[in-house]
Amino acid sequence: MKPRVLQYGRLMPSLEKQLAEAFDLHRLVDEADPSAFLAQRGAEFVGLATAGFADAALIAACPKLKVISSFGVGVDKIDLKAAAERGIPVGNTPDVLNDCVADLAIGLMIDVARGIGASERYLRAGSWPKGAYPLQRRMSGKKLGILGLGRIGHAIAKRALAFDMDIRYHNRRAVADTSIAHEPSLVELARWCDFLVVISAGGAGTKHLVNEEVLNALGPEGFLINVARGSVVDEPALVRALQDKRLGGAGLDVFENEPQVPAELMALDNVVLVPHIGSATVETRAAMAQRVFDNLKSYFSTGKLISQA
Ligand code: 8YV
Repeated sequence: MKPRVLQYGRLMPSLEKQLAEAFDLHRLVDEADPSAFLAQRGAEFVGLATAGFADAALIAACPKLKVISSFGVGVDKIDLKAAAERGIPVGNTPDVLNDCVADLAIGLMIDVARGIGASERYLRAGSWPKGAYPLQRRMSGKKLGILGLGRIGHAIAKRALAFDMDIRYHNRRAVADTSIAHEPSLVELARWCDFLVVISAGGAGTKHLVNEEVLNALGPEGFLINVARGSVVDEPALVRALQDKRLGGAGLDVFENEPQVPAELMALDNVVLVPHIGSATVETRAAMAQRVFDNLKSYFSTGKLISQA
């Protein structure tokens, strides 16, 4: 008998197909009243496939649940405590997205410093014949601060070295086996660096770590890049800092209330805004989908996940 798996939310069509072939899959999105369905039939499911979401209520609604497999590395919207209390392992998709997220971080750094997007808007608006675009900022050889030196942080550092950047990082605790200097104070890191890249985990433990004080320390010639979670940055404080020109600019892939982006941010020219595309390439999304499948397959055949959050 195929294990009964609940699919929460939509997944890539190719992944949904693969899951439906291997498991007795049920898509919660097809239910007119998902809560009533779960109340009645939640006990049927032993597996849950999701794209980053599983709160305590959803976990409780599936009393026989044995495993969760999530699309994405971030598990900040999965109640890990509720899962752990029931001994339910949570699978995620680390490593396969490191390169693409790191590529995007570097892309945002170059764009915000050099004004690629902003100067293209200038050109398309027909402004070039009226005068040259104002001089922007150099990235090569500058100072990079990384908030959250994990797997993706290391991939960003590796790329930044090719731009002759001087690199330091802030984590709560220093990381072993790295030659990159640890800065115990995030404010001091922000004061030191020209570019502060946020690539820490999301969730309660990192909420609003990048606050007004950090943004002021980064200063009018500093750039903030966020490819982690919107929750790590105090967004209203960021908007005010950008509007007051207390911060040089920002490159943002993530926002506090996605897919809503504050109109105040959209009105600014010294920001580069992209819609959470860090892992959004054909190659990386295929690898993430495969890991979601492999985690479930592995759990049901060996009792172990390939990658556990
Ligand atoms: C998302 C991400 O998973 O991996 C993560 O944590 O933020 C992204 O790769 C992606 O947007 C799909 O939900």
